[in-house]
Amino acid sequence: MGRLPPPRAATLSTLRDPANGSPLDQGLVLWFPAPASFTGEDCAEFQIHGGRAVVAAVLGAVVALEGVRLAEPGEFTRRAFENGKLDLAAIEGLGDLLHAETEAQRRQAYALYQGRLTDETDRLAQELLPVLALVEATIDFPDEGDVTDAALLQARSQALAVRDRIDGLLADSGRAERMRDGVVVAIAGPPNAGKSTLLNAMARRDVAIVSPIAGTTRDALEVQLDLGGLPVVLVDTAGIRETQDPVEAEGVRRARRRVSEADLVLWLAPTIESAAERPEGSWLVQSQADRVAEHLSEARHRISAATGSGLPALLADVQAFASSLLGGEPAVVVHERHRRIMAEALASMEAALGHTDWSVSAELVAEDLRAALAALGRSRGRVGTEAMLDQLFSAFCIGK
Ligand SMILES: Nc1nc2c(ncn2[C@@H]2O[C@H](COP(=O)(O)OP(=O)(O)O)[C@@H](O)[C@H]2O)c(=O)[nH]1
Ligand SMILES: [Mg+2]
Repeated sequence: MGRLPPPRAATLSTLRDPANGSPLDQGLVLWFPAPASFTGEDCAEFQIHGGRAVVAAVLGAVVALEGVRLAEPGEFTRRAFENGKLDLAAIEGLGDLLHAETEAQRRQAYALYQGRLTDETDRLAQELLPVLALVEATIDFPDEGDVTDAALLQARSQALAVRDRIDGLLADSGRAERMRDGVVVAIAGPPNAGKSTLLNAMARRDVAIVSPIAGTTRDALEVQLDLGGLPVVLVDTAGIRETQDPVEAEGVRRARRRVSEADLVLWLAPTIESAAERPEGSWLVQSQADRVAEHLSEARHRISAATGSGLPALLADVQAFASSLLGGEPAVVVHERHRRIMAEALASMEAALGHTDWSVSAELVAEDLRAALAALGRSRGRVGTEAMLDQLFSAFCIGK
């Protein structure tokens, strides 16, 4: 066996097959002794030349060693979790980082990875603990008069603030979902308005079939755009009109559905007549400006996909719209798991606040507050409820 390189220092080495000593490749070897490694276990990294035969030879030699096998998908992360190196929220953030395609998605993922959710739930728990301690004191020491009505009222208003904060975080979770899935912008309008041409122009590639034959587009087509780091899903739809063709009719039905679900609808129309049907809230975009003489005064944009005129302004406007939905600091509640935790914490806070006189209902209030704390404690996905309470309580002296 060769020598072990010094810990955490890239070491240029010749890699040899342990079975016969023949050299396989030269590369950098990194040695991370436990516990200072990604998984918390002893880890070694080989940086080798990327040719398939080189990788196969090195992997083959490593796997031939006793007790060595290839990792299952996600196994390293799973071990990191089991060994307490990463909590569940960080792992979710890591997963999002791996899938991030735009700058804003990367920022949201990185925030979660860095503990944005757990920092927030920890802070809420810290605010709730003195409230619980006070309520418990009224149960444990009812006659001592330590707990004044004024103190209870103050605790109640603190609980109210926690409730409002959770409510706000939940309300903001739609923004996180949009950040992951993209802001949906549907291009709609009558046949031959130039919808597919606009989609291709905005996507800068030939995604949709363009033709002078009305009813060419039947299925809704999607392209992902990165507008200044913001994820936008652009949807091309079938031209909306009455039709006898059953396939086109299905396309029109889908178009109407996509329009009703979209965050923004660009209603494309070359003429006043074709602008009439546009849905409320949609942006009227006059198309084919190079060809059409009339001027739609109520149009927000006037474009020609043929010459490119008006396109930069339209793109900038759509980007500003996406920014109005997604902008600001990354959301805290990002995944369905987070939403469930927060919804549960919210329900428990509502229950606690539902008791009007806290001195009379102290035991029930304490139970609700404990349930809220337990829900918040689950943000890490690992820490047992009691363990978290123990840890938090240790920093807080009740009755002293
Ligand atoms: N002159 C001109 N023709 C256009 C423009 N945009 C689209 N067209 C033409 O109009 C026809 C219908 O376009 P298409 O994108 O398929 O319309 P859709 O049915 O709304 O998807 C095609 O022949 C296009 O080449 C434009 O800005 N100027
Ligand atoms: Mg089309």
